[in-house]
Amino acid sequence: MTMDTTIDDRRELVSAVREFSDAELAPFAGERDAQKIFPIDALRRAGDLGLGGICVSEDSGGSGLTRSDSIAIFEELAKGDTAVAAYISIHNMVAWMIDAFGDEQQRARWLPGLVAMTDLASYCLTEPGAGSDAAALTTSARREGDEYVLTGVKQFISGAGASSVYVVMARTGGPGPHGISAIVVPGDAAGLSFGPSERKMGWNAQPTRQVVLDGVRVPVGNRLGAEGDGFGIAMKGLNGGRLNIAACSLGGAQWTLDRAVAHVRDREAFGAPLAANPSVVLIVGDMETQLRAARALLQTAAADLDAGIAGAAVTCAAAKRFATDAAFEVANAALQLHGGYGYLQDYGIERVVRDLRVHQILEGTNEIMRLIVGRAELEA
Ligand code: FAD
Ligand code: 2MC
Repeated sequence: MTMDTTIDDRRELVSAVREFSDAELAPFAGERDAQKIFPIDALRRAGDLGLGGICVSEDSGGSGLTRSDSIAIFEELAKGDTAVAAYISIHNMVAWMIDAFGDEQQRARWLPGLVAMTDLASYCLTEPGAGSDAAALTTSARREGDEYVLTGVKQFISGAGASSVYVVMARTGGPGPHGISAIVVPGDAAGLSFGPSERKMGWNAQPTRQVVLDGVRVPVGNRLGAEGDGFGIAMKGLNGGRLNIAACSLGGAQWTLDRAVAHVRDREAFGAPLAANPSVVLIVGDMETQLRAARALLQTAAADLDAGIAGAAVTCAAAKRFATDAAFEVANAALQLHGGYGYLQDYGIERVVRDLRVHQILEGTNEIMRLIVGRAELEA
């Protein structure tokens, strides 16, 4: 399937992804959360399906799909396991960055393994002292002849320790966004180490660790794009990433809504099903409306990004903010509709609530998304 995906093609694709999600993700989501299992084998099988390079061009061995296809895929994956789907989203962000900004040699070197998901990728922007204010990062990449020597600490890195490809945003020049370059660091580089796995509220099916760079030497040829272009490359990666994370929120929330609908039909109180209460009908109506609105905004943002429309980054930020907030509220409402059962691990709802909470924080907090949209509106 290519950039010209028809509606029928997309239906077929989504149905293949749904089969994968039903077989490889959904049955194990509870156990992977409880035991903190990062399912490397299932990721390899996702690679076999073409999910390692969804928007990577076919010339580079990828699936060559659009952002509109991608959000449909991530919604389905997240219905099975939101945390695993979200890691696949980050992996795809890195693969796309290498395809879009790498030269022929770089694409040939890293993309085959990434597309197949025999190699996994991590995106390294955040630092202990620079989260929302990402352009203030201090990890340095000092040039010595034909090499960069990288020193610094990256915080909260998804997949760290399991990945073999790290795209590290590091300072090669002066302060601010234009002094930053994007550099590929292989997982086996001398001087690269990892902090302990963070103990988290959710996202337990994927590791989050510090990435510590202590005089790591890589060839200058590992830099993506020109020196000083790294911040722009990182942000362009995040435009698609924000859509995919939002789609993961949507998938997780839709799954909880479907469960809640079944529950209120089935569960009786005061001599009638819960669904007979007008207040419950209104709650379900609001949940459905929130998800439809989020999906529509997400589809608009994906279409804008596909069309290369000026201002697409702002629409992506608006969609990320709206969809991740709406989805969290819907999942939390689904938990409430389940009463005490919603609080039990066996029902899976509380896991989705925990997994979705972090989508309001990462890939740019929702306050930063509001800042991006508000600034654009005021500058227009
Ligand atoms: P801060 O920037 O310190 O923000 C703290 C609070 O202040 C937030 O509520 C924020 O919205 C608010 N705030 C900050 N500035 C403003 C402002 N100007 N106006 C209004 N409010 C503001 N990063 C990576 O690079 N790669 C990863 O793979 C990755 N994975 C992650 C996985 C997990 C589980 C988590 C928790 C984080 C991950 N992150 C990753 C980091 C994530 O992107 C950051 O946590 C996020 O960008 C916020 O940065 P911070 O935590 O430093 O918070
Ligand atoms: N798309 C394309 N270009 C962008 C962009 C985007 N989304 N955002 C910024 N840029 C460009 C911008 O156009 C400017 O270019 P130029 O100077 O050439 O005109 C340059 O980048 C600097 O942008 P700003 O002047 O807006 O920089 P500022 O420092 O004021 O604000 C901000 C940047 C706050 C928008 C950015 O730092 C940000 O998005 N912060 C949030 C950080 C974040 O999202 N972290 C996620 C880490 S990854 C993660 O969490 C995972 C789970 C993987």
